[in-house]
Order: sequence, then structure tokens, then C-alpha cells
Amino acid sequence: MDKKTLTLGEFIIGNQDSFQYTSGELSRLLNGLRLAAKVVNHEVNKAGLVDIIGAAGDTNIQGENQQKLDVMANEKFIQTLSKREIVCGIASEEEDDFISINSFDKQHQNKYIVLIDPLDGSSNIDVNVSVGTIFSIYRRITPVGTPVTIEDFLQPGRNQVAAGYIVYGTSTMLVYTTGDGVNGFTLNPALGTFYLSHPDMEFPENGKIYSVNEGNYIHFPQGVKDYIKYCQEEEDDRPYTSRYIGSLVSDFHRNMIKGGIYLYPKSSKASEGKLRLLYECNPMAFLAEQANGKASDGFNPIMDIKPKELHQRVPFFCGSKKMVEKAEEFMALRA
Ligand code: AHM
Ligand code: MG
Repeated sequence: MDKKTLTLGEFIIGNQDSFQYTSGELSRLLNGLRLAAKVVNHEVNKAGLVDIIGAAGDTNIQGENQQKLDVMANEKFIQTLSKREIVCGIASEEEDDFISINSFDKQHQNKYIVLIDPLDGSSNIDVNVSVGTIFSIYRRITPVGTPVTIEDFLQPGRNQVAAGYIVYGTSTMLVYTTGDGVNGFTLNPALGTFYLSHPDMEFPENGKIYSVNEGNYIHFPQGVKDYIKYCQEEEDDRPYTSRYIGSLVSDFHRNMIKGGIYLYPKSSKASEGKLRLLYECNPMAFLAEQANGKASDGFNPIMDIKPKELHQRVPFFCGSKKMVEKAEEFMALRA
């Protein structure tokens, strides 16, 4: 069969057996995310109309005013995931605490924990620049039928069973891994169907793009400053090209296709950087490693970090293997 005619739904079912805990539940969970992604996509695409609709006094069915898109995306994903009897706990970048779903009920055998950043880079929405959703899936470590605890959420990234993102860009794509490579699916908006458009995605081993908010340069550690200067030097295949969308999903996606590195280091203004270990860095690190790339905090692999709290931040260096290794070399010299 021509792989490109495969829909996401068919692909999920077709690959169910390659997953080590095969039971169909993960497939149903991924299908839930697929559905929520379509709903959020529909809303994101109307973002420019919100004022017009709002001016007409539009309210939703419950009589509430138009919501902010990040709040709306959060609700859609939580609603969709809670309804399936698969997920026992959700933690979201938009929520202060984790949400327990029926996990106190002995009848329920729900095993999966989902961590989600429902709409990352949401400051880009107002200016019609692409944004994304990032998700990360674990199996709970406490017994089924008992309440989930914080320990279920604070697992190292190595324990992820699946992770992915949706990029709401010039086209909408869902990219995910269950630990057996990375595949990308593009939404045909006319049909509302995702098709396998990017099978077996891989970062080129080396690249020529560096993505960092250089406005923070003077606040960066010396190792990062040295690496940026290295990227800009006139030597061999350098200077590299600088590309920074300010939307992690989009910057990552471009770098995976073209070859590049994304950096969000710590700085004298933000002692642990900005990005969240559980909602942003771990899922992207899992995807990166599955796509032959690398993700580190500048010194050690992101996925080896034992999280201490839900909203923990961490410096993030992610992309083509050789580029991340080079950045780590510069960091080590100034450590
Ligand atoms: P958010 O979770 O508040 O949207 O922040 C995460 C975003 C990333 O998508 C992006 O790479 C980064 O913040 C940009 O931050 P900055 O504007 O500091 O460069
Ligand atoms: Mg975010």
C-alpha cells in the first residue's frame, strides 16, 4: 500500500501491535488527541475573526463570551481526554495542579497520564504566526484504582510511552512517536482527515540553522555566547542562518526538516530558562531522540532529569545531533 494514502486513524491501528503494552488503549488515547486537535485547529484558524465575531456580540451556547484561545484549547483537550476511560490524570501548563480522573474509583482501570501544553507560543496568535500543542504520555506508576499522586506526573522523560505535537501552521500537522520513530500527518481541511505525509522523520545529523532569542544575549552564560559567536564565524560551512519564530513547535519542526538547533538557555534574568520540563522539553526531547537528534540542558540529556515539580523550568538545547554536541562542548569549556 502506498504509505501516503494512509490516514492517521489507519496508521494508529496498523501500528498498535508494535507497541509493547498493546491493548488498544493507547490507540484510543491518540485518537482522542487527534479529535481535539481538529477542534482546536478549527478555532485557531478563526483567530483573526474573533474581534469581528465579538463585535457582533457572539456568545457561545452557554451564553459565555468568546474565550481566549489558550483557555479554550486547554478545555477542549481536557474534555476529550477525560471522556475516554483511559486517562487517569492530566497535568496542563494552563492548570496550577494536576487533574485526577476517576482514579479514586476501583471500577476504573485507567492507566495513562497525559501532560499537555494546549497552545504553546500563544502570543503569536494575535499576529497570525503559527502556534502548537505539545503532549506527553506516561503510564501511571501507582496502582490502578487508587488516586493518582504527584509521583505519577514527576517521572523522568525516559518513561514516556508516546509524545507529539500539533503545529497549526500554513498547514496543520500532527507529529508523534510511540518510541518507534517519528511520523508526521498533514490535515486535509476539506475532509477533516490527517494523512501520513512525513513518514520516518529524522533530523539531518548536522545543520545550518540556529534558533535562539538573541535579544537576551548579554544575559546568557559565557558558553552560550561562545557558541553563538561560533555559529556566526566565517569558517567552513559557517556562518549559519538565524531563524527564530518564538514558537517552540514551529522552530523545532523546521529544524527537524532542514537541520538546525534550538536553544533556550538559562540567563541572568531567568535562572532555569523559560521552558517547562514536563510540558515542553521532555516531549520534544523524546521526539528529537526518536528522530536521530539530541536534546540536553547544555550538559546532560533532558530525559534523564528527575523532575521535582510540575511546572519546573529547564534550559533547553535541542536539534541536529552534531550541533547539540558542539553547543555542549562550548558549555563544558565554561562550566
Ligand atoms: P509559552 O508556553 O508561554 O507560550 O512560552 C513558550 C514559548 C515557546 O514556544 C517559544 O520558543 C518561547 O516561549 C519564546 O520565548 P521568548 O519570547 O522569550 O523568546
Ligand atoms: Mg508553552
